Amino acid sequence: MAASASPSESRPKPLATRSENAVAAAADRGVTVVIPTFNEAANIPELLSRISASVPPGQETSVLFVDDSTDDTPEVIEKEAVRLPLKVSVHHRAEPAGGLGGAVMEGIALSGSRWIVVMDADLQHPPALLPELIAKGEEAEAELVVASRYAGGGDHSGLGTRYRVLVSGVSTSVTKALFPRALRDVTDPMSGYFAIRRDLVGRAQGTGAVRPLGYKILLELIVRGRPRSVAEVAYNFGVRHAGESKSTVREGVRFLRHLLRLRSSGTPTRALAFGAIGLSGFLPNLAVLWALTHRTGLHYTAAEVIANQVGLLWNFVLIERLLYRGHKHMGPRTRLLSFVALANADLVARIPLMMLFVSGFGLTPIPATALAMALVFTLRFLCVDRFLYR
Ligand SMILES: Nc1nc2c(ncn2[C@@H]2O[C@H](COP(=O)(O)OP(=O)(O)OP(=O)(O)O)[C@@H](O)[C@H]2O)c(=O)[nH]1
Ligand SMILES: [Mg+2]
Repeated sequence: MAASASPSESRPKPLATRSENAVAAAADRGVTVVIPTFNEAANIPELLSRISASVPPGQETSVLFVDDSTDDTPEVIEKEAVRLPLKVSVHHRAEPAGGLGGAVMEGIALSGSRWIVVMDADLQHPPALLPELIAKGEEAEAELVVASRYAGGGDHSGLGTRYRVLVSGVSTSVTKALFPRALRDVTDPMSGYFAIRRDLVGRAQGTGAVRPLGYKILLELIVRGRPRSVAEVAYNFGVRHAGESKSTVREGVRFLRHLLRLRSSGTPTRALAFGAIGLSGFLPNLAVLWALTHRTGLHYTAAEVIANQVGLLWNFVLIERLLYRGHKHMGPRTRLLSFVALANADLVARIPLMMLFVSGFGLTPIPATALAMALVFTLRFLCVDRFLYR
């Protein structure tokens, strides 16, 4: 992937804010084409000409650029818009919140039409496909139409190098394997070119904040919104018309974090991950216990009290980094102390509970212990999940 400046790396200097120019609503039945741009000035004239040429007569279409550029892209758009029979507007963001994904979501929020098409500005997504996307959606009564590089008849050679073809293929397969049900009917979940019905966006947003990390906004909308019906249109992914790619290795890493976050967004999955992290804590616990008893001669009970705290620290770091990244609403010290207090309370609470199950309910010690452990684990997970992070 080419490593050129991306706005998440180098914050653009704010141009004059143009939010006042942002078109909001196209008519209820119309189509809004949302195009995120970052320094795409050289692509704008050709892009707008081709969009204009592909809009069928009678189709009310507006084009909304959501721009984070540091070059003169907004000026070029405004100049070109004058010569075309299209409603074109630019929403320039002085603060590029959320990068590309944030720009797309902002564009969708600003548009008022029933259908929204999202596409790139570099002509890798052929504008000639626009009418087909909408026609297919109407005909199939689909909530989402994905322009796919991987459907029969599609082509992804515009990705360029063999390395990028490989990365795209592998990440598509991994993503499909991680979300087999949600992505059953989608061959190209990483596509940046799709038509989506407003109702589906609303449903995705109803499940909580849609916060795509980096490039893969479509995946987020599918996994959160669960479209009732999806259609696809195969297409040839072209080569970039002009300008430089903004796709970087950093975007790839962001995408992996995005996958993890989406996959762990259900409570049962989080509980499983929490349990697995808890189990992994036995390793540092036992290692420290061994070191303290063998090297310092400390009594094993005292050593275990210390070793247990090391295990807890390990667990805390892992859940912070892997499970609840970006979900913090207390200071780090409060989180750490609460986490350690809860885990120690867990140990203390197990004994009386076991006794209650044995003497009060007549259970034998093994099921009584298992039940007490499960109960206390669930309570601890819920406290951490609901109060410490969510
Ligand atoms: N508003 C906004 N647009 C962005 C940002 N990053 C990229 N874009 C736009 O998103 C679209 C896709 O970016 P590209 O650089 O083409 O990414 P790509 O298609 O994965 O990579 P290539 O195949 O190399 O072109 C283009 O229209 C970019 O101008 C951003 O941070 N903010
Ligand atoms: Mg591109």
